[in-house]
Amino acid sequence: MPKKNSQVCKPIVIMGMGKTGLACADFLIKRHIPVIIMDDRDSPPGLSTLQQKFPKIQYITGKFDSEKLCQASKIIISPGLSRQQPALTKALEIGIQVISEIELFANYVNAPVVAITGSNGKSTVTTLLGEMVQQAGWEVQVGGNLGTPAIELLVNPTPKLYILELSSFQLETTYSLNPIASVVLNISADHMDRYANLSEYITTKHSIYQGDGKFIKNADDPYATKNAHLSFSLQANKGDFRVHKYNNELYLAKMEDNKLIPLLPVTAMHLQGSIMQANALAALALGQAINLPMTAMLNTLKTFKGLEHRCAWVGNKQGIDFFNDSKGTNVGATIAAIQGLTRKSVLIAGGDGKGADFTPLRDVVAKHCNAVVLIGKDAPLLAKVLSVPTYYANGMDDAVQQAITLANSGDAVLLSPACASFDMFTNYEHRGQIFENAVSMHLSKL
Ligand code: UMA
Ligand code: ADP
Repeated sequence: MPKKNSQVCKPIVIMGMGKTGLACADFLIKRHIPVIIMDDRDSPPGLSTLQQKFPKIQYITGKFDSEKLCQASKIIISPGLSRQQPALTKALEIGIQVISEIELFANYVNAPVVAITGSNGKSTVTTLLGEMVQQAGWEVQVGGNLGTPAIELLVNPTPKLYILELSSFQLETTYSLNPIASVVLNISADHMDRYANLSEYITTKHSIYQGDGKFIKNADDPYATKNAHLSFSLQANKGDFRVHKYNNELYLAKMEDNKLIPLLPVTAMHLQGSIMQANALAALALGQAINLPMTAMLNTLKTFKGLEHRCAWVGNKQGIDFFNDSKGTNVGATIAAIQGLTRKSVLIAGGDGKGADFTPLRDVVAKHCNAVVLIGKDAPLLAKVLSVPTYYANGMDDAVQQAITLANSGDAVLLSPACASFDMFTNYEHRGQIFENAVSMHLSKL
């Protein structure tokens, strides 16, 4: 049963027939709540699945029907859609509530929720914390922006804990989640085609800090909230969780009663590099906030292998290493990937830049990359800001071929596009897979 009253006579209108729209429709229809579902595309991806499953409900495609929106008891908006839709203006004016799928989840959930956002590292930290919780033997459901809509996680029996990765899109229309612990991992510009400016994006990210749970912050992030209960840092002199040198060895460490306690040498972690250390510290802070046993957390850090398409090593030939960082979909992630490799790279970048300012890439690329091979819609925008030689490629195969020619023994070839993939690929996984296929095809020929 819902915790809050839902108006049942008027329909709930769902905007969007992607994963979110489908999951919401399924959830509400099973509870006999009337729904109308609309999508402004002529053939949205979820239409045929919906029609097969629920032939009797009302579908509208090719447009958003503002009249129907005005007759809704409430509107559930998919994350890929902005509230600024002209079709929503009237409904908003007459006070119809527009909520996210996460808000719908919040209205029904009956167990504590940990909420994770940030520009980069969300999926890694969400998955890592999920594994830590499982290692501790707790029942847990993990999802959200990571892939499984939160509403699908409302299973029987209720787990002890939910862990949700949340995007800024989802946070825009989420009001009552009240997480037991929440974190903004870091801020760097992303989705600048959706927000008026960086400050609006930051405010949206920070809206994860709602309610009376524990707020966790990245003490190295210049935009971090001032009101945190716990913090983490890659510096030795700040943060409840930080990295610190003992006997010349770098450790993940924890401040307790004004004493610094070494937890784990960073070399004992399967994940390497400072970015992953920051992610490990964030997971430890979240774990502490929910009283997760330290042994379970440290054991997980020793074995956690990370996720695919995030700076994943995919091969070596003639002294050249190949890395797939297809999930590097914004400038901050690509800068982190380039710096993390600690050697010269030939970078493959480009795609849909989502309105980003690419200039922060210029100096990092100049320092760490010999050349950049460009793909996709915003390749010319990247070429404009970069000072190293740039080459246009005709698709991923050609990009890999050119990168191999440009790389020297000891270099890396790094796919880290700083862009979304949708102009050329189905999603970032598809882009990463096509890159890996191209790498293995070209390596077999060398
Ligand atoms: N769209 C239309 N018209 C519509 C509805 C959608 O053109 O009427 C377009 C959107 O603009 C978008 C695409 O369709 O380009 C998908 O949008 P959606 O809201 O239907 O997406 P879902 O399939 O429901 O997937 C969403 C998240 N997608 C987005 O936020 C764009 C998924 O995150 C998430 O895993 C899923 O819900 C479950 O929670 C993906 C993502 O790219 C991985 N997220 C962004 C990111 O991580 O940077 C925020
Ligand atoms: P998200 O879910 O926020 O997109 P992921 O864990 O999927 O985050 O990683 C996305 C990209 O960000 C990858 O390119 C990865 O190498 C990079 N990344 C991961 N963690 C961090 C971090 N803490 N800081 C900067 N970049 C990161």
